Amino acid sequence: MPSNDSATGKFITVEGGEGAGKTSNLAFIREFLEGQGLEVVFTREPGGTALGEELRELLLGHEHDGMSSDAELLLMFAARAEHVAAVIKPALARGAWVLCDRFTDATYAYQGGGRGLDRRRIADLEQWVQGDLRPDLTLLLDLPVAQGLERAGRRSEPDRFEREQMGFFERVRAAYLGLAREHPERMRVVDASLALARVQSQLAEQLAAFCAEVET
Ligand code: T5A
Repeated sequence: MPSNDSATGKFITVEGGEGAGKTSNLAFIREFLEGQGLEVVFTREPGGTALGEELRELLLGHEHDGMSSDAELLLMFAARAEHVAAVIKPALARGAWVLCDRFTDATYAYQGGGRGLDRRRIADLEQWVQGDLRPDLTLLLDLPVAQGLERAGRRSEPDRFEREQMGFFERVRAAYLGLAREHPERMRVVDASLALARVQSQLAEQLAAFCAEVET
């Protein structure tokens, strides 16, 4: 199993490009886990704490549209440092399972792939902020960029990231798929281009397999 060995709870993250269907599927995942009798702490990034939610406003809003990529990266990790210390590690330590809407894979995909920042810098910050903490299971909702943007566009006003160009999102998707190839022990790619019921049957299959693996 992945590196979250010292904790008794398990750490599950859900990732994907814009409009991949995270929001639509997180309630399903949570109900699946709670149906197994597990205590589930549901949280998100950037965010998950009072400080993190304020940083989220700064990161997604338009007040700081020209923010530098380095500032963006450091704010993501500032929010994460608080989140890991105040929410994620305490929950795992008491045996709860943590279900998180995005985590550090998003930084590799958006700031690394999308913005082109050196991934060694991201790896250094990851080690500093998280120590050995890594997700035990990451569900990557993957779909063609145009389809995701079309879905996201139907829903709300674009945030600071959603205003990026097509090339940015193609690099984000390629980075996510690269991470999935690098980390086959924890990352599962789900075809999110399908109808919701078919996406959820893939999720149920992956979650059932993971729970069975954890029990053995
Ligand atoms: N970020 C985050 C970084 O750059 N670095 C980091 O380190 C981190 C942690 C966060 C932003 O911050 C960036 C990435 C993001 O840009 P967010 O709210 O987590 O923002 O992410 P978003 O991608 O903006 O989330 P969205 O809410 O836009 O997309 P979802 O949740 O993936 O999509 P959802 O479920 O709202 O679905 C979109 C629409 O599609 C429909 C839904 O009904 C909805 O209308 N839909 C489907 N339609 C047909 N078939 C299906 N299977 C469908 N699934 C959903």
